[in-house]
Amino acid sequence: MKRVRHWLPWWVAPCKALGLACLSALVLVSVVGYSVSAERTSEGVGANQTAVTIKTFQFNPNRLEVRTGTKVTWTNQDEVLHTVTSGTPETRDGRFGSPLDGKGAATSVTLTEPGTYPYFCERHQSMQGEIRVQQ
Ligand SMILES: [Cu+2]
Repeated sequence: MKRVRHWLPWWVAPCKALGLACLSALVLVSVVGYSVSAERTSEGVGANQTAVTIKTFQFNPNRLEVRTGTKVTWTNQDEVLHTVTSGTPETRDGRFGSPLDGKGAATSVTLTEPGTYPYFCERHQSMQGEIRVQQ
């Protein structure tokens, strides 16, 4: 006799075994997932925070002027790995930096000293940006 295999989501089999407990766990996960993403959205709002988007191999905006104490967050919207690396390709200064491996990856730095902070992407060195921090 031929056995027909129906396609089922991966979580159905354990759910059949565990019944309602599993269902409520799924509901809980969706609720928690929702509140986490809501929190993430509101984080971008505020006087001492600003956001830079990395999209189509560009930092946007690539020039920022902020006050001391501002938290700058970079979020990668490309599918490829970019980095936010402090300094210039010739002179890396190690003040901040992080690889952003694919879409949704983010990194933040809070700049507490006035000054000019250039940065770039290690993998695509034509990608450059600058933050000016004023008192
Ligand atoms: Cu890059």
